[in-house]
Amino acid sequence: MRSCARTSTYLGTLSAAVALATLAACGGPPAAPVVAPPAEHPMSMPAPAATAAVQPVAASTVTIANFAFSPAAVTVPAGTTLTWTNNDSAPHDISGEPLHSPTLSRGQTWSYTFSKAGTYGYICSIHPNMTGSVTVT
Ligand SMILES: [Cu+2]
Repeated sequence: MRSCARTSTYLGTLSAAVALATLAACGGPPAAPVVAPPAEHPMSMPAPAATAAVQPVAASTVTIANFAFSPAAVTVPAGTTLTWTNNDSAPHDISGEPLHSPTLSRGQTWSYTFSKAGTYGYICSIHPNMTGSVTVT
């Protein structure tokens, strides 16, 4: 349903014919009962691939290990609480706007709930070469 909802925001700029075609593509006129399909992007699904490290991956957890954030770039829907876990023996933190974690020792976690869309870069202030980003959609 997400794609239908998003498409409907553009209806004002489309011709009636295109709008009708769009409605048909969404499964019928709005008055008809609509059965929600299975979620297209279950949030509990683990990040599919370590091979896609360049592209932000959907995730709600970031692991800190070997002096790196993993995944380094994540994408989450607004309202998501992201949790960082430090698995290194070295202490790390999450520093950037609006992220200000305390120093995390091994095994400690820190969470932040993202309410506004945008891209948020951060570093570990103890090891500034450690970088990460969160894209909120
Ligand atoms: Cu660090």
